[in-house]
Amino acid sequence: MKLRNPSTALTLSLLALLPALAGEPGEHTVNQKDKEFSQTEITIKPGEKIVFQNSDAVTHNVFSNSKINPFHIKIQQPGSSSTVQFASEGVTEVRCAIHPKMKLMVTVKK
Ligand SMILES: [Cu+2]
Repeated sequence: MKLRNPSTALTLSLLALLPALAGEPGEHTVNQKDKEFSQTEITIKPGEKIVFQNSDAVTHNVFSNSKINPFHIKIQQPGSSSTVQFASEGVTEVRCAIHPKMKLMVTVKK
């Protein structure tokens, strides 16, 4: 078949692209758009990461003062992203220091 090789090559190229599109294994993306998180809660496994993407035209400042997995990204410019690893099991409340209405509950469990 004439078309077999080209279509196989195309399939392999698409498969090679998939990891780039989906991000690293164990990485979850939460978007910030219109001064909201793209979801209100997320459940991940210990050691996995959340990529906080700022798709707004304003800065954000995402942090958590929770006892479990506290962190502070600090000023996050429009169009940038920041990755946070969540090591411990439990619930972390994520807020934005600039926009008090923004809230994301992160549950880490095996
Ligand atoms: Cu914000």
